[in-house]
Amino acid sequence: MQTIAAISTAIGVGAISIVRMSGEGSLSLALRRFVCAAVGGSPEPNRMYLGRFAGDGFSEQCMMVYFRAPHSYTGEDVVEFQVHGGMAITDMVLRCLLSDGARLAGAGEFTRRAFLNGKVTLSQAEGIMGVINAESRAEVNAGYEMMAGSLARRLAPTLGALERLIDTLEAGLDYPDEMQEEIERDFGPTLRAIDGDLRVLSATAADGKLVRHGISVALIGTPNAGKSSLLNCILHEERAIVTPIAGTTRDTLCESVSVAGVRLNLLDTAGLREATDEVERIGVERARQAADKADVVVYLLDATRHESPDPALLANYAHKRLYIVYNKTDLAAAPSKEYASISAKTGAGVDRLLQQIAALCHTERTYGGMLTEDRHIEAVGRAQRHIEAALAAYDNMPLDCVLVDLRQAYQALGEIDGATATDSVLDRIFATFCIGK
Ligand SMILES: Nc1nc2c(ncn2[C@@H]2O[C@H](COP(=O)(O)OP(=O)(O)O)[C@@H](O)[C@H]2O)c(=O)[nH]1
Ligand SMILES: [Mg+2]
Repeated sequence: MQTIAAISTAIGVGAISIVRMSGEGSLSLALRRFVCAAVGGSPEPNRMYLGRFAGDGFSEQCMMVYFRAPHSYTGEDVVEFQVHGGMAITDMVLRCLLSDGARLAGAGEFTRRAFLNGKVTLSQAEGIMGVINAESRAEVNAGYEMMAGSLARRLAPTLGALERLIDTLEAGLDYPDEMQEEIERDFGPTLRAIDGDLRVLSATAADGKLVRHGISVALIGTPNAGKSSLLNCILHEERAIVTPIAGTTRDTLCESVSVAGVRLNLLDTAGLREATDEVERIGVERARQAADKADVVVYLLDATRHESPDPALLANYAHKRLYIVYNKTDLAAAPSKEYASISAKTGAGVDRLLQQIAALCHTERTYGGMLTEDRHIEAVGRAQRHIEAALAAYDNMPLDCVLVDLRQAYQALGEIDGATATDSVLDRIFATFCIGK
């Protein structure tokens, strides 16, 4: 494969930048530029050398490390230069390598080669991106688990069982008499076991989405209950405008905080009441929509007004994770012990509330084999539909029709780790990676 090169560190000024090459020609291209007495004719793999990069019209003091195939990230010969982290110098080093014959790497091309060389499966490659793009500890943990191969391991037995069943049925097409008994014995139990397994896996998607995108928390309540004050208290800044005038908040504000390693996306909304003007009416409508979409609704009640929850709202959010909370308990005791009490002014009780919400993500639990990626959720769903269709077809359809569904189920599941992923699936995935990864 042609040797590719790219800047692997973020574009910008920093202490060091890494310029990376992968491919058969990496070492000879590197040695045309790298001057270092200790290297001699050929560097020892996995060892850093300090030397000089002889550029076109410039010199750069830098480090070089060589990873010999197949013991490298991509499985090919890889060379990395650690140069001073300036935009110009990094770019100049890269340009020298390109002018010597390397090609600029496309987005995710190093990882794509790692996949093609069997260094990582597709879900592991996505795990690497998950770690890079993570914005919270929960996401880091989930990405790490996937990178370490937990989803790949979780799926392998299911794929294996499906593959064996397909082989048996295919043999049954050629030798119906010999295979009849085995097929009758294995078909139902195997497929039902796979079906059950995929159901369990699908059920992890709800938690997986919370990990991946954070938990969205809508703050709702009547005007002046203290929703904006609570947002400000959580953020430790005056983000939302707070006044004693009812109807101050009209637009929906969204801010993220990290609590116990989990990202909470907090939505401050307009107070729910009969709006007095057009702008407020739109605000109230947005508040309702935000609450409908949120994972968690925090319903604030004003303790000083002895509010009790609106039964219509309770009914509306019965299916949601709903926290009903008395606010302003620095001024008045909560009228009922049934609900939690906080003060957005002093901060009392706020941390406990946030910890409870974050616990929905079970940060301390292992994230092994959890479905966090939309692509995986879709593929598992597709596999389930084909398994169910195969089970339904078995009694009244010829074997080859049943096989069509089984093969499609296998195709769907195999896409997750790449066994059956087509080039266009790979293109779509690696296009989301950064250049140099
Ligand atoms: N004493 C006290 N006042 C609060 C508390 N929370 C909010 N307030 C006051 O209640 C009024 C309305 O607060 P705001 O956050 O704008 O309510 P929102 O309409 O629900 O967003 C403001 O004057 C706040 O200072 C609280 O916990 N204690
Ligand atoms: Mg407000």
